[in-house]
Amino acid sequence: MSASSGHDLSGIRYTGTNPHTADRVVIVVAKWNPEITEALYEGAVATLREAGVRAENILRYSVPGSFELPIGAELAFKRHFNLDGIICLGCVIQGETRHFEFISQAVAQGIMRVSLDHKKPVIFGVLTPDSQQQALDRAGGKYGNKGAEAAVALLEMVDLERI
Ligand code: RBF
Repeated sequence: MSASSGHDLSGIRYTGTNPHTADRVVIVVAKWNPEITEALYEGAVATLREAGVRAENILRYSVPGSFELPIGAELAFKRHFNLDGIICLGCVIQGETRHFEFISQAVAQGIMRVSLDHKKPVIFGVLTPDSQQQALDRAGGKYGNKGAEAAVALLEMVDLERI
């Protein structure tokens, strides 16, 4: 199965054989750098759909910025008791903000905390590139689509739970 479209060099694909037709997933999307995060979202949805996840079982939460991804995931778990997992998508561009270190550290730790608290996969799909071009290269460009790769990670974790 192809995880992303175009001439991508990433090589990450979902190769599992378990059915995912009953999976319920929330994708939390940061609104900062929307040209990047929307492309990540499209890649994630396409990969989930290819694996059999139903469109009505892919829910979207939008949050203002990457910093709010962990609380977005927390609220999703609070509202939906039967989620298989969550994908968090964001983009923090290093050259454009001195807040880079604070935001990326906080998001990584926050996402890990929500995941361990709920004992469910909460996937870290946050780009931390040096430039807009590096982000574009990873949002459907030459290095693939990291949103699609985040979806592969989720599918693999759901499979792991079902062994
Ligand atoms: N959010 C992002 O997702 N990516 C960014 O590159 C980003 N840069 C920011 C730069 C500054 C100076 C500030 C104040 C916020 C930035 N945010 C960014 C938003 C942040 O994740 C969060 O939404 C806000 O700080 C509100 O809590």
